[in-house]
Amino acid sequence: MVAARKKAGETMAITDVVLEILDARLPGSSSNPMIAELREFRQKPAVKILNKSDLADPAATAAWVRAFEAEGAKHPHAGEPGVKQAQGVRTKVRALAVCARRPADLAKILTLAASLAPHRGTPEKPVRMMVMGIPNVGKSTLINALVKRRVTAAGDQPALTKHQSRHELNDRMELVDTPGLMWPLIRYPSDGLMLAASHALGDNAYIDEEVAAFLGDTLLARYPALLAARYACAPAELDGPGLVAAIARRRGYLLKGGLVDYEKAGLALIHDYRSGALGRISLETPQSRVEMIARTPVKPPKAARGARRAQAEAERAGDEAAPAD
Ligand SMILES: Nc1nc2c(ncn2[C@@H]2O[C@H](COP(=O)(O)OP(=O)(O)OP(=O)(O)O)[C@@H](O)[C@H]2O)c(=O)[nH]1
Ligand SMILES: [Mg+2]
Repeated sequence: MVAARKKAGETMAITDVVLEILDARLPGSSSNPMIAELREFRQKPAVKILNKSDLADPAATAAWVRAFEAEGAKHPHAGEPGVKQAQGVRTKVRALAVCARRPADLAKILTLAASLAPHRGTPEKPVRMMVMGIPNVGKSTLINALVKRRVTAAGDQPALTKHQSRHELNDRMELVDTPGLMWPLIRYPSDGLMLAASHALGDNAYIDEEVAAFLGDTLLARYPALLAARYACAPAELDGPGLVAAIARRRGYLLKGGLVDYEKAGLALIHDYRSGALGRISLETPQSRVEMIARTPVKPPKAARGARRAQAEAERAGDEAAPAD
């Protein structure tokens, strides 16, 4: 991962536009802060591509595109030719939702990317695009669709792409595929669970039962009608683990002694979510993310914790040094 990050930083330096692929079902959780950091460091503009929008709730996806575009529009001059960007000024960001399996969706990506690099786009100076994102969001699928040939391996397995590869799109544009990048510390526990549910993490990185219970709770809150239709259950009477147990009983997933096979039913729920069998689902909206962040206690930054420890030690030393009354 360290090597992949280093290589990403090197390629970023010779990139004109970053195509950051997000999972449209969880655009906040699938935004890798490390990618934002690398991009901001090099002041590169980006197209945020909400992929797998065929699986996501269209209303939530539209809200996310509006939110990302509004965020990107805060700095109207950043990224424009001839505008020297001051340190800390954010670069221009555009956003759109696509399904990488639908070629008709993809032309707009190239139009947006070209508009973010107006100084490039000739055979001598092609627009150099770098496709980045967390694992399994569809980076390689998108590249194959854009190039209209299978130039890079794609498949439903996180960390399938191991190395960067460069591909010519036409005589004015080229693309680099990159390995999926995760970041070392996931700050919000629900982000980890959403990433696991959506198959951005390898199977050994999480506990199926926990992910299924979380997914159950989220779907009960956001899409009870879809659950009732698929599992003939009564969502109002259930919580996440209760939903998984209800699926087990309904499908006859039972262990010896009549106990429910919680693991098998949990995997069925996760599979139904991933495949779209439940319907079009988004695990978060811009609003729910703001609320989740507001609810999560903030750990003081390391420097502040260090300063407080130093202060406590100084106070203790002072107490010891002070003469007794
Ligand atoms: N439903 C749906 N599936 C998609 C879409 N795009 C990609 N996929 C599927 O998602 C899975 C992962 O696709 P990849 O292109 O290999 O993903 P990646 O981001 O390159 O993954 P890594 O190389 O492992 O980081 C594959 O099974 C694709 O068929 C999409 O728009 N809709
Ligand atoms: Mg790939």
